[in-house]
Amino acid sequence: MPPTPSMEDYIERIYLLIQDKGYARVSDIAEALEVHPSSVTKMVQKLDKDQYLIYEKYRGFILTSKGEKLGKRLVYRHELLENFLNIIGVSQDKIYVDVEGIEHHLSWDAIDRIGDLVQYFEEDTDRISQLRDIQKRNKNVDD
Ligand SMILES: [Mn+2]
Repeated sequence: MPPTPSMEDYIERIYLLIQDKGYARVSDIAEALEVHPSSVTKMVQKLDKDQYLIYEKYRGFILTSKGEKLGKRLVYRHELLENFLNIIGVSQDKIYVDVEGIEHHLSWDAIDRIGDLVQYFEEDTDRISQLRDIQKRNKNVDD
């Protein structure tokens, strides 16, 4: 069974914590995701059962290769979507919340096609300028 949005949030966060600090503890995850530690423990047990990580009660846990592979993709997906919203001109203060809202609800096909589009803009920044021109025109129409 594919991971649920909530499982994805945990795996993404655990991957980032391990990258950043070398380990992830229940308390770190609870703080980062703003949830109660008992919810973290419950989820970590489920992720252990599904073989995304190995949980040892008093020693914290590590991602399995399955968990690490998924974590890496989820972090890539999050960064790609931030990049995408940035390129299309979404204001900075909306980007994080918007990405959190959509990231779990797109197919990997859609993610890859958005990746193509980001590449299309990055390969020739004139294309970004042209988009900004359209946006300026549309803004004047809206006003
Ligand atoms: Mn995310």
